[in-house]
Amino acid sequence: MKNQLLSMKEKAENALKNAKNLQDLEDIRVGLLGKKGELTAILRGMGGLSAEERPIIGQLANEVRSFIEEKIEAQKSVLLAAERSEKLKAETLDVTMGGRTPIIGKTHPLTTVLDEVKNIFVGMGFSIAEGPEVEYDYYNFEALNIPKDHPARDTQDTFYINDNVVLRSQTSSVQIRVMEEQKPPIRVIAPGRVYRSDAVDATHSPVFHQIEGLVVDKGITMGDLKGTLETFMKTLYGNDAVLRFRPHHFPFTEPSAEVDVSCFVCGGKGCRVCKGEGFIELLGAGMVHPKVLERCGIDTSVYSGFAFGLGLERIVMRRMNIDDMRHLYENDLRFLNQF
Ligand code: 2U9
Repeated sequence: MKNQLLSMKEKAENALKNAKNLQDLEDIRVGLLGKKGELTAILRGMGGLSAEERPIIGQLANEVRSFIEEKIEAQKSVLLAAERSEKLKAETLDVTMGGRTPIIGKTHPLTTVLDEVKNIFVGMGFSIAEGPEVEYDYYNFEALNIPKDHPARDTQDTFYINDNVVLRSQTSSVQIRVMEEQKPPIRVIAPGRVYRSDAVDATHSPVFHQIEGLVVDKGITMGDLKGTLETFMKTLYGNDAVLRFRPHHFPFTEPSAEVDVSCFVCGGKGCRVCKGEGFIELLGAGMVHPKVLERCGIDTSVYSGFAFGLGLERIVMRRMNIDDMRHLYENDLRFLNQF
């Protein structure tokens, strides 16, 4: 039995040296020390030993078991360390490797210019007001001094939802709502989408964007309107920009004017861009009609106001030299990436 135990010890040592992974180790342990393993089989023969031999062989059996267990543990550490270093090697990161450049989006030209316009007005103390795009006829027309039979309704071909509800054809409805809710002094711009039943072509779209402004306070005059628009235009087009006011008519302002800016290409001499005019029409404006103020509960013996309106697409097209409005809505990245 002693020889059997010693040869088992030797066999274990050799087998452990060749173990390549943790599963090999486990197989060896079960084969030698398991319930049905070699050691158990050897010890079954203990019954045939003399009383003197039994403790000696017993002790030897225990020593062999401890020896094998220690060797298995030692080999386990070696294999685990090797496994970990293999893993580390496989997962090595090359921190010097060039990265993939992420595609970073940019704002749409309409948003870029709108942000610029908002910044200019916020800088002059204006707030930004918003309102519904599906609007009551009252806010879109009636409150703005455009009654049901008014010819101005023909020039703004409106989408009607029903007799009383329209897709707003101008953002003026937002300013009416502001005047109903706030007391003067009022200084707001109302940018947003508006709808008109126009056929699509290079300069028309049934959906476009307006920026309208409204100031109501004590003692507001046409001089305030001119000064505000001049500051706006000079910030947008540079200090050389000159404004020209031409008398006009709007139902919601009196007096009213169309406002041109000196051509940013020729500076006023006349060229192809301004069609020889030297000036380019940019916006409409005027003193808010007293009827409009009164209807919103503003006392016109104390307060007066000015208002203006401009089309965002027109400004963007001039600014970025875009000759067809449809480009702005098609979302073709080959076009948009130029700006
Ligand atoms: C209130 C009172 C008056 C807003 C104004 C214009 C003149 C104007 C158009 C120009 C081309 C917009 O893009 S466009 O279609 N707008 O000419 N808009 S005065 O007047 C107001 C607004 C609100 C309460």
